[in-house]
Amino acid sequence: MPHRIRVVQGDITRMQVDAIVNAANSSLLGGGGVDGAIHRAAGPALLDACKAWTAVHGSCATGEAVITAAGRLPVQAVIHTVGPVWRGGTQDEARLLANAYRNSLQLALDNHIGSLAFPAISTGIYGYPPQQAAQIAFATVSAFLQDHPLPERVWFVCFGEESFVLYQKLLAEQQHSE
Ligand code: AR6
Repeated sequence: MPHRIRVVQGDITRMQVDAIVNAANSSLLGGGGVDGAIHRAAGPALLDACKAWTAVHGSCATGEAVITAAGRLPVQAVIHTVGPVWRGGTQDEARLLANAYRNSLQLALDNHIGSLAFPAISTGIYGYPPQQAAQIAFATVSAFLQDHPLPERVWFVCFGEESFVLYQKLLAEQQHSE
C-alpha cells in the first residue's frame, strides 16, 4: 500500500502526526540519537511515562514496542521500540527489525493512531546497514497496511540526505511494481 506511505527528510520531533516511533533501548530510559532528541523535545514527562511503564513491566525486549504519552511533543503518543544491534546479520537481526516495525504498527492500530512517523530504526548507533534496514522497513510496513485500515498514513522520516534518497528510491520502486 505505498500510497499510504510517505517519505520526508527532517527531524521526527517536529512531525505533526498522531504518534511518532522512538528507536529506544531496552531500558526505555533515553539515550543518544533520535531517542535523545525525542526525550529532549518531549521534556521530563516522557521519561516519567517510561519509568512508570518499566516499574510495572521491567525492560522492553528487542523487537517489542511500548506506547506512552508524549510530554510536550506535538503528538498524542510515542511508541518506543527496540531495534536489534547489528552483529553482522547472523543474530536474527532482520527478523527482530521487522518485529520492531510490526509491533509498533500493531500498537498504533490498537490505539486508533491515524498517522504514524518512523525513524530509520537501528541504522544509527546500532549499526544496521541502512539499505537492508530500509528494505525491511518498507516490506514490513507495506504488508501491515495491506491487512489493516490503520494507521492510515505512515511517514518514514529520514534524518540525512543520503537516507532520504534511499527511501525515495524504494518508494518509487514499490509504486512502479504495483
Ligand atoms: N529525527 C529523525 N531521525 C533521527 C533523528 C531525528 N531527530 N536523530 C537521529 N535520527 P539512532 P539506533 C536518525 O542511533 O541505531 C540510542 O542511544 C539517525 O540518523 O538514533 O536504533 C538509543 O537509546 C538514524 O538514521 O538509533 C539506543 O541505545 C536513525 O535515526 C540506540 O541509540 C536511528 O539512529 C538505538 O540505536
